[in-house]
Amino acid sequence: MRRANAVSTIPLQNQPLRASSRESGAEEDREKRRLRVLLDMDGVIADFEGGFLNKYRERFPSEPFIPLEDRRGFWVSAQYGDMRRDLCEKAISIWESKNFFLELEPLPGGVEAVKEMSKMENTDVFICTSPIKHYSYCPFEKYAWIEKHLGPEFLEKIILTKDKTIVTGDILIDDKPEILGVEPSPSWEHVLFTACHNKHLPPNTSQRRLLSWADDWRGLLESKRQ
Ligand code: UMP
Ligand code: MG
Repeated sequence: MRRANAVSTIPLQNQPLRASSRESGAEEDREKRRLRVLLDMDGVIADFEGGFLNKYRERFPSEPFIPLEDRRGFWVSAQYGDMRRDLCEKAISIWESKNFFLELEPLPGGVEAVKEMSKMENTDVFICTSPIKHYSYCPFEKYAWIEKHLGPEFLEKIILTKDKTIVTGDILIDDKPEILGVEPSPSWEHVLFTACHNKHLPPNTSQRRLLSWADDWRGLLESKRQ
């Protein structure tokens, strides 16, 4: 009678090997060489700054505003607050509104680049994005934006976190000049994506930049595979 879950009765030393140790080693190496790319959303694939300015001017047509070429510093709310104290809250009210995140335009070439890189061999792409604390709309709309512009398969690639330092990856493409969190030595190289608020920063030899999606992002990824 055959036993359920029968195991082979052939002595171990006579069993055929599934793959030679050389072959399985090569396979492992290939797996190890998979590149994990973390992509920020606001300011990298979604036009947060442009979307903000349009909606702010629409809602507060008689208030002063900051043209994109005059933007300085990562925090929009801080620069508006410096201009006039109450404008900080007015700025915040824009991205706390329904449909703000959903209606952001894609940045030129971003969607195409993400789709192309996610099809590259040995490449895992994740969208790593920080939601705002006012959670009524933002997290939902970030998911909806990804589905709309990148497709439902990318819903599995979303990492929502306030702290990107605890996420592991080879590279993080992000427009925020300094990314801090509880992990003092993140695994990724932070490549600064150029945005209106960071393009005037003094050159930093220890930080590479991607100037836009027309820049050589393929070469950048290749450099991480070496
Ligand atoms: N954000 C603010 N205040 C600002 C500018 C941006 O809260 O003045 C929010 C919007 C996004 C987040 O949710 O910060 C930026 O996210 P990352 O692109 O760093 O993931
Ligand atoms: Mg960003």
